[in-house]
Amino acid sequence: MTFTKNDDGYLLWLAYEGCKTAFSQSYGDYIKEVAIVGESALLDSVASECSRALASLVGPDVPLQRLSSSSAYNTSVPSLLIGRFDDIAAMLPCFTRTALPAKDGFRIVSGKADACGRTIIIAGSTDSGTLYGVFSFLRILQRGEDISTLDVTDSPACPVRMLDHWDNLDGSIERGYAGKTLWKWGELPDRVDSRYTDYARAMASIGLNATVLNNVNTQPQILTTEYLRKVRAIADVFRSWGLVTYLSVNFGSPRFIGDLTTSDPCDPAVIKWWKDKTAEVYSLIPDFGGFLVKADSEGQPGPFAYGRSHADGANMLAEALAPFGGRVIWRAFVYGHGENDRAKKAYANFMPHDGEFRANVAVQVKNGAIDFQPREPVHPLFGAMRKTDVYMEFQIAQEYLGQGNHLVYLAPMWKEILDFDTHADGPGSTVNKYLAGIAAVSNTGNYANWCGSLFHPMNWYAFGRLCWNSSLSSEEIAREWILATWGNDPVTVETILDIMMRSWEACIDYMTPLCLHHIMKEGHHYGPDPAFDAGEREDWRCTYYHRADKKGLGFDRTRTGSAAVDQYYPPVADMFNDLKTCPEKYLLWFHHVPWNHILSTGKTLQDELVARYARGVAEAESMLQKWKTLESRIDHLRFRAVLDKLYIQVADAHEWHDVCVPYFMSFTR
Ligand code: GCV
Repeated sequence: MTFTKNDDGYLLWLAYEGCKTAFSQSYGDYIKEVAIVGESALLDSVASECSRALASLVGPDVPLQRLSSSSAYNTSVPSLLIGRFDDIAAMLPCFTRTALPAKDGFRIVSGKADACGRTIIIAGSTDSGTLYGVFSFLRILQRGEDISTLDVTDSPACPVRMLDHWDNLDGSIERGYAGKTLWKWGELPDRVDSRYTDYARAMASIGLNATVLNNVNTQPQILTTEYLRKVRAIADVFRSWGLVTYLSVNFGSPRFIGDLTTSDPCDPAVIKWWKDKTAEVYSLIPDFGGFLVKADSEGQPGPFAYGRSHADGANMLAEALAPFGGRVIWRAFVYGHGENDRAKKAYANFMPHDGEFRANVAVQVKNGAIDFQPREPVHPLFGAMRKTDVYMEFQIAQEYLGQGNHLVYLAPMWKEILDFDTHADGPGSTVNKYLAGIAAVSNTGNYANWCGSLFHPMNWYAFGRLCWNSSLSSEEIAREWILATWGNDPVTVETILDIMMRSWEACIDYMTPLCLHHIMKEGHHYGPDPAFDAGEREDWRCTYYHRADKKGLGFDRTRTGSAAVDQYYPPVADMFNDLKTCPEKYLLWFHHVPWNHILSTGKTLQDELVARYARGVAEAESMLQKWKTLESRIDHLRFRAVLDKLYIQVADAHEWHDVCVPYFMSFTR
């Protein structure tokens, strides 16, 4: 089965029309009419989504009724009843009250699971919970599953599930590979593009509830009244889909746009400027989320210039936001001074301040200690900062993983991080237990397909699903996305699944096997340049990271090297420190390994490296060949679009191999 209506990918995973399955023939027996109880903008979104989806998944004539909470009692019970848990429990005494879902959670029950006969009930703890419940139910229909006996109680694991856009006010996107920004600053606030609704809907459908609109390398103008009015127009759209708007702000704003001579966080005029500005923001956007800040990092202004700390800077903003319930998200991506190893700097800068941050400050930490590499060991700050809220920052944009061209399914990478046992409180202290929020740098742009290729939305989708529930398997998520995007032909599903599940390890092999890192070309970070030795700073040079010499390869972060291992809890530190126990997947991150060192495969490092580069190329070629087998099963346009990208990926994999193998082997002679 193929789709015809999602040719350009615009509909993402919400192309309901394409999901009719064998089972959907009988959905009409169960869903004869729908009633939505209650009134709110969120429930209006529920209604519009139901009309749209059920027309495709169930049939064209399913009547949909809106009931006010009070009128509901006198109405006969419909076959699909949707609303807030309390309203439904009051209306239907047969509805079990026992399992009230957690905040933003929902229950879906049908058949034997409750005593209400053939009624299917979707009940949210809040209106946004109801919306998430509806999308969850629609996924069940998209997967073609039996709906006669449903009993689902679900709620998000993490309260803040956020996409960070690195979008500039001139329309460009830093590390964006799918066109220009979605936000049309030039025509806002007078014209509000309908694509903002489509974006918010896509976000809600996968449980995401927060968006930072602009780049962390921030233009201060975002906080001018002119721009705040534009932001309000977007926030007004987002609100109906449960999406909270945040902004990145420039720490130097008081000086740049406030006519002050300083941005010192302890200066009374600066403090007042931020309080007034924050009050203005909330007068326009009452549910505004807060400020994301990149300070004293890569040239961005921050508190250091005034002899103040990260905590001083963050707390000053937090104080301005606190009366409105807003929060500061302060990034830990700093590597300016101190320490002999870039990987150690964030920990060294932030740990001394743990306990100093106000309650409405979160510190946002990249998944690894360098910068979104194909694979990095987990950042040592996770599980370590115990007195501060910590958010995870992933990158969906694939800056270092083939950008808009390479098909690389990232769920396995994110799970490796979220499931990593930090041992912070003994065994079982996995990273996901220490997160107050999860953010990711978006891969969206204004191309029709949103993310640069027909495959790249898989990572946006997977990110949302993992924020909601990180115990979902990568394969489960992949199957959902494939069914919703490519249809339910079993051969197509299994082939795409196989391609996706192999893609991350393939990319690691052809780019940075055994945890080599940051050997990409300078600036744009696309393609290999391991010999690059001329960066402005030492830690912008590729040779700084791989340290190849005639003895061996890799960065010695053991106790005889930079001792970065000791930023981890003891059992983990010891494991990484010892060449015998360090997982091979992280080998060259932690060790400078002799070329003739024997690995678990029985090969020397030298031979293993060559074998892995070759394996990466073979895997990329095999992904292409597998895709080709789908030619007769997928519409021509979409088949070709993916094929063209896979050809690029294979050519790039060859380039990586052909540059890196001779380069590294030149040291072994
Ligand atoms: C937004 C890396 C990227 C930069 C990015 C920075 C960050 O250095 O290359 O483009 O800047 O990370 O995360 O702040």
